[in-house]
Amino acid sequence: MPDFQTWANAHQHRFEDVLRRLLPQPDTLPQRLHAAMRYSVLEGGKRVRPLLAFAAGELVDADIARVDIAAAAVELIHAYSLVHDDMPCMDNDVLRRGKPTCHVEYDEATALLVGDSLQSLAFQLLADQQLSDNPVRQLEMVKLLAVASGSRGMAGGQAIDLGSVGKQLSLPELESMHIHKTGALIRAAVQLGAQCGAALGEAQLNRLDHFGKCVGLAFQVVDDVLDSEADTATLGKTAGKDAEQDKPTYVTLLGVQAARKMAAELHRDALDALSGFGADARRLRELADFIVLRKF
Ligand code: GRG
Repeated sequence: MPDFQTWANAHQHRFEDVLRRLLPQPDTLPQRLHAAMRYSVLEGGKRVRPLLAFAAGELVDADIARVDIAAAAVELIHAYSLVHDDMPCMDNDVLRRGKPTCHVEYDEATALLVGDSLQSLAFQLLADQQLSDNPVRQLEMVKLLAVASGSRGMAGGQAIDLGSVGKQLSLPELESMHIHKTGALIRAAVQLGAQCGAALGEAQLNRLDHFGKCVGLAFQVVDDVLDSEADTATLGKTAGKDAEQDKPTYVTLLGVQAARKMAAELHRDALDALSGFGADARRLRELADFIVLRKF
């Protein structure tokens, strides 16, 4: 059994080829838009969400070709959110994944269309390819990603975020914002990976979903800590932006020590949620460790 790093590297490497194949080719018209889509998705990022889908897929012995599609759909939504978030009308950033943001490298209109097109492609993939032997279950998967990405999920969380600049949020308000903005898609990645394989019972699905909820929130708490402590070169994106933009974060609300403690508690809750699953959940446990202990 390979160690976690070997497992993750192998999946990241293989998944890069999957994305290269699924994205429109750069010589297909309109070439500039397709080049910008590939620029925004390929060769970048930790691929945490796809890895969560692969790990959940392993838990239910899913066909990897099916999980690839589900993981790609989630990663395309994630990439679209980053492209739009970096635009001047939102976070206005110039650096992402160690390179100029999409609107800087191309232009604002192209960045807008890149996000739109990546989102459409994500749903096209989920509808185009067989992901489950049960078509009703597959339709549920499409709905799951739609809800996680939309106004009751990631986009809604982003709206709350944009409205919270310069404001004092309570801890429950901050938590709700991040459960939507960051957590919804991470949670969806776990669920979609699991939906590609043998059906789990309701109790098991709920435990898996609780795992996704805990790691999704832990991811954001750690992100807040890293934004306040790590440097731009390590993160591949502009560090210290939260403080600069006067955004409420776990660090501004709780301080670094308490934020780290909160991440540790969420880590423990996430692992507890998997306690009934045995050895097949090994990669999910390791991903929870990675999400909380990461340095970038
Ligand atoms: C524009 C609809 C819309 C939503 C934007 C995800 C998001 C919502 C904004 C990105 C900005 C941000 C800091 C979000 C918090 C979530 C987060 C830490 C995203 C970065 O995810 P990583 O670290 O990125 O997984 P990589 O580059 O590794 O894929």
